[in-house]
Amino acid sequence: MFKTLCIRSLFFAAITLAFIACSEEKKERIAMPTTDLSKVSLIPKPLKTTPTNSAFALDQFTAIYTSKNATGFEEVGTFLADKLKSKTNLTIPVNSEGANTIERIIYINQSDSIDIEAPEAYQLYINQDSIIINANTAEGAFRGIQTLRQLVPIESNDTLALQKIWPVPSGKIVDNPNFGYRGSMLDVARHFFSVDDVKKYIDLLAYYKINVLHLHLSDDQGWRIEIKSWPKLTEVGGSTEVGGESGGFYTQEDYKEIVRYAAERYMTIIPEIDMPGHTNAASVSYPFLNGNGKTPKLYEGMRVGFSTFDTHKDTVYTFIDDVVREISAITPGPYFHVGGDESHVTKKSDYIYFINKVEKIVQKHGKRMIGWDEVAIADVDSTSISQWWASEENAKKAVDKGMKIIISPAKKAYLDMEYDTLSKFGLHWAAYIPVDTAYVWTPEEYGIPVENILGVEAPLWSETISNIDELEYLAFPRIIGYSELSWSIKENRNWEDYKIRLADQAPFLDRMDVKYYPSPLIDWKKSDFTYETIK
Ligand code: NAG
Repeated sequence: MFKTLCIRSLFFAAITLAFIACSEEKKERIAMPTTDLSKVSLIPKPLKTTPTNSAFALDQFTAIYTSKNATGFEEVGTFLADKLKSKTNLTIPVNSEGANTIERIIYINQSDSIDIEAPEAYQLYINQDSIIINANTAEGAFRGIQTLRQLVPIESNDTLALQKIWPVPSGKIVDNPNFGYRGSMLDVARHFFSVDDVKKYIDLLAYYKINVLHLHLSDDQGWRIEIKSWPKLTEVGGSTEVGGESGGFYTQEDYKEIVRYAAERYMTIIPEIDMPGHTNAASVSYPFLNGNGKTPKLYEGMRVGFSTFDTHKDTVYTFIDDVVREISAITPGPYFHVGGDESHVTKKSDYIYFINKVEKIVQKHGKRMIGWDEVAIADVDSTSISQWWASEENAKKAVDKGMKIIISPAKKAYLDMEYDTLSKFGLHWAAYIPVDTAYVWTPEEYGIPVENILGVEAPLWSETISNIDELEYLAFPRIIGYSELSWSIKENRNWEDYKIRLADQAPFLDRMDVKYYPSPLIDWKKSDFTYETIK
């Protein structure tokens, strides 16, 4: 009996010793390395960063708590936990009451102290034992957790990696975007991209706080969205693409899934049906739409400006009404893009008549019309939006009409322009756009009054790209610069500083399997930022 007791005591003593040793080990772990928060390669650069000299230890003893009564906050917490799981393999509980052995907490709080007029604003406080994200809306909290994701190193240094600790440098970030509209456009008409491809692009855009994805859903070479009242659009018009491959289209369920996926990332989908030009695929499907009364053939080339709808037939407007109605019904965002570019074979007076009528149809279905800059020559409403891509004269007309402008100058912001003469994909009719040219400009420099600027959008036309790798080659890394151009104020943007932060995106892009263009202007880092250990 005595012997058993002794053995038992020894056993408990051993456990206690082990426990003490373990706590010692935990204490040991608190000797965290530090990195100056203001030196971490965040993109887009936050408004204001104040470093303090310590770090938060993200490890298995971390939990996330969110405001529970504020809409969307818990989902933002879960999104963060999922992303941290895939980065670190840590399972971090969200709002789990029973979680024990919790030592450090990430709070995601709804806070009225942040201006409701700035729905994307957030504050991020990183202390040794807590991280606090304050935002008025879940959208702001969502932008804030993107910053936090970027602050968690992909690999911590060797000692910390063994202990499965990811150090997050401490300090305070106060942030708010300069422009509320930060977008990219994807042309799924010249070449079709699957729902999964689009989702991957959305994920990458969201990481850089881009909040609009404009889908160019129709063009001469293809019609890419199911319209139930006009089924041949996709049966016939969706059957090919540039180069003659079999094309494809989104069913309405597919489109809803894209919209849902984007909304989960606080991103608005803008559908575009390009008209009255760029309409060959629609006219092949329903020849009565065609301006010259003939039945055209499917088109697999790369020319622009040769097609037009018949702007005089009532049935054409019935068709457009159905299309706008069906798409608007599954588009929660406020915008509908009607194209309107390069209607070279439409008479000017017919074009004006057409855009005036189509604007009313869009408004009837509860949306705000966006069009390429040409639409400003019609009698458009001040509530409609012009996407400036080519003509400064048209941009001025839009300003005179009181319209808001999306800044997309082809010479600076077209993602389908070649980087240089060695570029594997792309065109160069507007310019070669190397990574520095894409970054070193300001949306305000074209004389468009700031109050008219809605934001910036970088279009990716797909004549020369047919799969996600090629898409990524043209989009990355330039789109990362456009995210900073539209989020960060001018005073916070500087090429020398940016190119170092961009180089540090390589480990993330590699981990996401992004086939970015390895621009020789950038000294790409293949490993994550390093820490100096201080005890
Ligand atoms: C323009 C066309 C577009 C084409 C692109 C290629 C606009 C608004 N229109 O000619 O259909 O794909 O250039 O860079 O850009």
